[in-house]
Amino acid sequence: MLPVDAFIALGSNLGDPLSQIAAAIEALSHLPHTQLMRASKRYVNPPMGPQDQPDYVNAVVLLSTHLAPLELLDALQALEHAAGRFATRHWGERVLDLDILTYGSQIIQTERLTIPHVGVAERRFVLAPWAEIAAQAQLPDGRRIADLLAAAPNHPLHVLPAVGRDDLASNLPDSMAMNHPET
Ligand code: ROI
Repeated sequence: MLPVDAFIALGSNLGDPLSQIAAAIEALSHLPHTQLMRASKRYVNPPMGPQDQPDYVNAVVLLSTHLAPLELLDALQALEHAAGRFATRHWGERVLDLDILTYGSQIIQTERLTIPHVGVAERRFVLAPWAEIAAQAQLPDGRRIADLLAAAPNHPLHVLPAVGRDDLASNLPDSMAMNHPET
């Protein structure tokens, strides 16, 4: 069976978001039957939703995976729980949020999983890192991420370099190191 391209959104605004995002990206590089192909820079930005919470750090990665959608979801939720994710208020702060944006070109609507992820078209903090690592990416309905980004509501984004070897305890695939030769 061929692997499937899955784009994952990462978000954090509690604890030490920059290192949590770095640790999460490293953990994603170790998922079974999965390869981390690309990781975006990290985007520091104000919360969408209640404003009395810290700024977020957001990023997007591309996985190439043999995991089925629900297996991937289970793996992501295990990482969220390991990071200490706990339920706060609706649209409230979180230690680590990992969302499957797309899984190949599949549309999935079940109790546990909605793919593509809802609301992406309004979220510049998702679209910008996504377009950064995959200029040609599109939603199952054919809408291109770059076009959605061009049309998305304004939202300030402060871009930090991608996770580098300094942030990580162990080796990432070479594709990571070569992804952003300027950093
Ligand atoms: N706001 C920002 N900036 N980044 C997020 O990842 C994020 N995630 C959320 C809500 C609470 C909607 N706001 C966010 O779930």
